[in-house]
Amino acid sequence: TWSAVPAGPPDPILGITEAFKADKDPRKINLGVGAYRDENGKPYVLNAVKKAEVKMAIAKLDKEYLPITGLANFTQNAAKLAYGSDSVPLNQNAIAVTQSISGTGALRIGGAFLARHYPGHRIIYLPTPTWGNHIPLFKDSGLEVRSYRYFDKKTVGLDFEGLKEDLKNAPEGAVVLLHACAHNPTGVDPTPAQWKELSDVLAEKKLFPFFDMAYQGFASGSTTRDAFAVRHFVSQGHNVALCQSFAKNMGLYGERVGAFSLTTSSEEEKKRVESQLKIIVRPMYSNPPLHGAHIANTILSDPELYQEWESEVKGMADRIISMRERLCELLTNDLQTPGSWGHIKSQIGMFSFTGLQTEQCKALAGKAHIYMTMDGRISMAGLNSSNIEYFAQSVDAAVRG
Ligand code: PLP
Ligand code: TYF
Repeated sequence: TWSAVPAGPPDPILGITEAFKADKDPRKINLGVGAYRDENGKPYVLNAVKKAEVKMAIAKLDKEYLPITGLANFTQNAAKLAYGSDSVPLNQNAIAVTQSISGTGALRIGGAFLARHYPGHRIIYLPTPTWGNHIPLFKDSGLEVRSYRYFDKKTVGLDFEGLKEDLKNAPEGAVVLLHACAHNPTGVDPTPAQWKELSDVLAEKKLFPFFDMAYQGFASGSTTRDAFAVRHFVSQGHNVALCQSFAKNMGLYGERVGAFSLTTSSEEEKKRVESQLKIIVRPMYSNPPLHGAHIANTILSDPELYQEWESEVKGMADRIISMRERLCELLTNDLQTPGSWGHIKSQIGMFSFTGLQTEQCKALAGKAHIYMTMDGRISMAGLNSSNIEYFAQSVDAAVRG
């Protein structure tokens, strides 16, 4: 029956973990997938999460189905976390929101909703480069995918002029995907002043801002600071779409906890929009999973757990920042590796876009048992004080050839 089905390529990011697992060398390092690791290289379950699970066990919750749009307290708290408690549409009860299968599911619901109901063009502009899954995801949702310039290889920074030019040339009414913070894979974000300018460009050109916020808290260590772009756009009167993931900031990767929301003009409009979100969700998976949403909601609604969580997010962000500083110092001062490495320190979030070439990445995998994506992206959280020197020496050897 399936003789004509061709074998497809593996996911370029998740495929790396397979290669890593198969490697038996004790020095091996996995810098592929963006998943936090602690100082000992181990997956990290947050204390706030463990305590929330204890609270939940004591409360003897049942396992009934959730409503189609998920746990209502969770989605309200998620919206408050993203938009801020003083958000105008939030306080007017004008934000349509549904729980989602983490950030990916939120993106997919959003893509499907826009393909069906957005009155402008069914065209979405994605930054170059972007998270690999964005492209097939939006195509499969029924949108036409185009790109805008984002990363400048020469400056290893933001190509802000190219970005603005591409958006100014986009057809009025197109959708623009924006990484809300900690751009994946580059680790390069617009400054607050540049976000303000971007908000004006999108307003002028009547472009629709679609935010992907997979790393709130992870970029700067502060959930408020990382929400700046979303909150600024909303304060300027934009209606926005927003995808939230709790995979990274609560370490709930496999629990698949997320939310998709749309700001609307009134409570009445919100109700209509939400009814259509239900119509998209229902034939896909009926209703979302319960456990992870309960964990996130327990943390978001308990002041003590919330505080502990915020300090743990900051702890993760700070450890990543200290690894950036150490790596930059090792390459620049200790090893005097040819090239400049300051960008490792200035980039933010989970990743560093090192500038290593495909051949060098291949050499690192083949000779040093160090795994990363072939675009030179490394997950900073995979580094720790036990392996960072070996990593820096291996990079130095790969660069010198
Ligand atoms: N968007 C971006 C930019 C990401 O890096 C990721 C991956 O973590 C996601 C969305 C979705 O991740 P998840 O579905 O695990 O929440
Ligand atoms: O970019 C990353 O590494 C993270 C994790 O299909 C991820 O966003 C990668 C690939 C994928 C799902 C999540």
